[in-house]
Amino acid sequence: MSFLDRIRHAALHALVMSAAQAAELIPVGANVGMSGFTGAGYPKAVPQALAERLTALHAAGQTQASINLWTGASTAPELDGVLAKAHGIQMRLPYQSDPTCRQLINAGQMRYTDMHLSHVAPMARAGFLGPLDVAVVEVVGILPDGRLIPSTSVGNNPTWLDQAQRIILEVNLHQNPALEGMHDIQRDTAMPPHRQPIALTHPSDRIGTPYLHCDVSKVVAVVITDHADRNSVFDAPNEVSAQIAGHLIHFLQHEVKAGRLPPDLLPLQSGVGNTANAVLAGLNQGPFKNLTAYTEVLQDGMLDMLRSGKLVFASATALSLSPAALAEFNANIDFYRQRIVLRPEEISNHPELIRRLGVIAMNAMIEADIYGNVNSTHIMGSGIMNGIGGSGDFARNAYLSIFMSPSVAKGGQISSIVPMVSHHDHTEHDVQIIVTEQGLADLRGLAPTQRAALIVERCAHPSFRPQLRDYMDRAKHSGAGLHTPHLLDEALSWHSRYLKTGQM
Ligand code: 0RQ
Repeated sequence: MSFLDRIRHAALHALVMSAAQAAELIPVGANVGMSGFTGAGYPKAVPQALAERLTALHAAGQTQASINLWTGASTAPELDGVLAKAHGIQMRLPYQSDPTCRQLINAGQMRYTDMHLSHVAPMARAGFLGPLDVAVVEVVGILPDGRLIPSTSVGNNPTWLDQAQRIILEVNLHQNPALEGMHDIQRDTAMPPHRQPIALTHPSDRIGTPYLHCDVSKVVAVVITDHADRNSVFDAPNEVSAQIAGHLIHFLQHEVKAGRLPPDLLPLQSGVGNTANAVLAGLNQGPFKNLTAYTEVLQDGMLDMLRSGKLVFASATALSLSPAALAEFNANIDFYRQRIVLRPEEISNHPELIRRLGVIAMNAMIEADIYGNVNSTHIMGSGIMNGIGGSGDFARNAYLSIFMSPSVAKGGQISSIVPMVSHHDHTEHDVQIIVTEQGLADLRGLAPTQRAALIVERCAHPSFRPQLRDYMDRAKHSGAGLHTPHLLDEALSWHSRYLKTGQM
């Protein structure tokens, strides 16, 4: 297939150019909205060419030459990685998981606005983030009337295309043309007080069109690429993640028996990472049938469940598949197109919809405290790991808000259950269930001291339980308030002693 078959708008043929030429059209200091969500559907060539251009400008004495980079979520080495290595990003939002970005952010050399993903598009439309100068969006193809066939993620692309003054399109020949029809793009962008209810009552409902709207007069460049997405391999489930999955499945069975969940559960949301993927593997072996998903990222575990028939439908904003899973997906794309819909992240993460559907939110965490507050983002209170991503959108609005982690990190040196989290992402009011390989604590309806006893006994690693019990006992007799008893100095020094021993 020639690239001309993918670009069916005749006038755009004249704008086909190299990535280097397109990168010249991005002004230094611009706010740039790029496609990409969890390693899927990001532009593959223009960011690399832009990094080369910025490196040349630095060498020529423009040492501050950089852009402000907005995306859907995390991307890949060919985007975040190259631009960060070139010191080409001054400001980044709303989510990243790149090692070089992380290092520069934590060294104070890159500003990072870590945001709830559902907030990004409405905030951009409201103008809170400033004007969007350029959009760089990967697509599968361009229709004769200029509409775009979206790629393996939707993310914030509808907003970037609407808001940007200039648009650069990357048409990726590597992406399967049969993705056409898998997306549902809703463009109701009314702002308060004109917002209307969103007419979506089941994960499979379609409320928009399969295509991205694009004002062709704003397109300044079309770049042809032929590259695969990042497609990371997941770790095989290990004993710890299998135990976490086991506790969770047992709990869900218990909830069904108690009449608090229907036999086919409620739509599932699953976070990123190996633990989340292992839980899906556990559910695929488990007793539940006719499941649905209303989530952000569709990873290998969900694809397996769709194939086995355990999962009957999945709504997400991005695919995040290993190479083997992607090959299987492409070989059976007609099967999957009937069972998957990809939406803008504003819709996949919309609080109204998460609350209406009654989503079961399952996210990983870095640490939880004995009262049920959760830290998803920071190491030792000050260094960013990735970001809050969609975890807050789901946790606050879910029917069941579940956080999970191994009970210890760094080979058992660090407890994931601590007296007081070193950074707050999800407060005790948004966290209902905590699970580690040790067990599960159901915190619903409990007062803080009841929660503390349960979390320590059920979730903490046995090697840390005596210290945590001792902390709770002494806090109760400290003379301070007894609603949420704390020894403030000690709660904070719990973290800093790891810094002293060099453990991070
Ligand atoms: O560090 O890689 O240097 O060894 O943190 O930890 O155990 O591999 O866990 O991959 O499941 O990630 C919360 C980070 C968990 C992720 C987090 C260290 C640990 C390791 C990673 P190393 P694991 P996972 C929807 C949902 C926020 C966004 C989100 C995340 C590294 O899930 O970013 O939920 N979530 N989005 O050693 C010190 C501790 C630690 C610790 C772990 N207590 N102290 N280090 N680590 N616990 C998707 C999107 O929004 C796109």
